[in-house]
Amino acid sequence: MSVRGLGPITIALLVGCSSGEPTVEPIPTAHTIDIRIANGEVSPVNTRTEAEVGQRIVLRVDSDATDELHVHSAPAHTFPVAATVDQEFAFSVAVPGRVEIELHQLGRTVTTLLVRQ
Ligand SMILES: [Cu+2]
Repeated sequence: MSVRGLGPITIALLVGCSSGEPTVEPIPTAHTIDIRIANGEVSPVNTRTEAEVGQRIVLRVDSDATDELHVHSAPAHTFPVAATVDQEFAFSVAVPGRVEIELHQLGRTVTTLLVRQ
């Protein structure tokens, strides 16, 4: 009687131990973009950055001048840049597509985000 009773339990344990790849999507980690503005020049310029919908994007800015960062997403974001180091501006993009990150006063495109679902 007791041996029969163990049958189903043993099968259940085997099934439980043979689970395959997890099907849960990984949570996208934050993507930090370092931006340096000095002597009227910005670095990087005109690069492409891959990102995912909902991913946290952090712009870390060192600057010697005031300016404005525009994130041309929908909705758009505008961040005031001060003449100082270690400024961080965070946002995420809700819609897949191309999103330009532009430095308004210098009139340069820092990078274009290629945002995927
Ligand atoms: Cu703009």
